[in-house]
Amino acid sequence: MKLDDRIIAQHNQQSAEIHTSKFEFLKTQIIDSESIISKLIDFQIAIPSWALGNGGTRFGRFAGGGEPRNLEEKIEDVGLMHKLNRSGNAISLHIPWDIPKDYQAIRDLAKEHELRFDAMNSNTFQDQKGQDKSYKYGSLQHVDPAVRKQAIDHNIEVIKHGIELGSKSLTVWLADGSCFPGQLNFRTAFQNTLESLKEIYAALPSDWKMFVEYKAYEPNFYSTTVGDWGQSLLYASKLGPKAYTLVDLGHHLPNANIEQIVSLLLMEGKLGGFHFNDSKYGDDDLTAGSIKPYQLFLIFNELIEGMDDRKMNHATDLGWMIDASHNVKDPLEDLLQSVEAIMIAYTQALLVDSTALKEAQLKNDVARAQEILQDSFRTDVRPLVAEARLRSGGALNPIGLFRQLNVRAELIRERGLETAATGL
Ligand SMILES: [Mn+2]
Repeated sequence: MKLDDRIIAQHNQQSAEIHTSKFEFLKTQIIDSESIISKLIDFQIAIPSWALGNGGTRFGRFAGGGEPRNLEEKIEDVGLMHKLNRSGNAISLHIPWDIPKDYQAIRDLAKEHELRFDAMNSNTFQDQKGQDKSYKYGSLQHVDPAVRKQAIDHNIEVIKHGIELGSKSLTVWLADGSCFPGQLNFRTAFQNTLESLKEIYAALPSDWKMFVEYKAYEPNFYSTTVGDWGQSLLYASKLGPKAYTLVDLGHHLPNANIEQIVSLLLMEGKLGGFHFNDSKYGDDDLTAGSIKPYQLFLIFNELIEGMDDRKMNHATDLGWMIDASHNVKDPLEDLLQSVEAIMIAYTQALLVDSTALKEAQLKNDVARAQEILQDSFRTDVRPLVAEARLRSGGALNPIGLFRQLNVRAELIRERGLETAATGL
């Protein structure tokens, strides 16, 4: 389904007056709104192909209806979202769920939707039909070298697909670990994993990055072989300059101080990218900003402070991606909400008076420091985010327009009710 620019313009006309008055009022409170708007226009978040349908849980899956049935339809869905909010110009693919049959056709389709290919994701957390060796007891850590080789070869194949599509990074998330004490020798598991990662790293083109994603637990419940940021940083440091740590907001033990982790990884030049989502208890994969918006803001505050300190480009020097999986919302509405929440947190963090905050820190003025952060967090920046969207051709109210046009009903008519976007 493709959206015409005229439809978006008509929609924007309906709420232009209200928007302008809100935006003009906000402008009087902000020092450099134009520079913030240009940063917002540049800032883009990649959409994972597996978030376009209902992910389900280990108890089952409720089909959402009209989910994309193939890679082409996934690109069309991300293209539609990008048309609405102009903030998601990339799709992140998962192999083997998204193996292209015709690279040129896929590249052309992505171009038509003004999309590029973000990080490629490998999969050694499940066995595929006809697969020779099983990953039941791990992949890159496995005690059997033949299983490790199969997993290494798979990752190298993922890189090859990515090269054809113009991607520049590989994300490795491993389910490897153990469920019971005594099951694994921790050091051997680490060393096997490191040796395997080294072989994959050797296959990376010179301008590629490798993201090593960590996760505290699940599907293994006693140990995880890339279990936290320290272990990921160890791998990334031993691998070399193209390897980085990837932070998924849901992959920590409860109450972890993620903003502090982000700050130190940035300081070491080893933060590679982000998987945004939100959670109440564990790896809940809920809509970004839906549970802990203040945490999201604090993370962005550290990101901006750390990136500015290293003279990094906010839009391009880290990989920004959503990694969510939802069961009760329309996946496209949910993703539009996630992108909006990320843009809001980014904008609020851009408002922080960093000079005043430094002064307060040097004077140990704790109350003032809190005031500075919360002043920014409590500013309603939505008109600024909407203005950036408007100037880049998007809709003032993306979800409003999505509903007004009955997009989901149209997708169900095209694709049917019983479709699935993932290979789970
Ligand atoms: Mn993730």
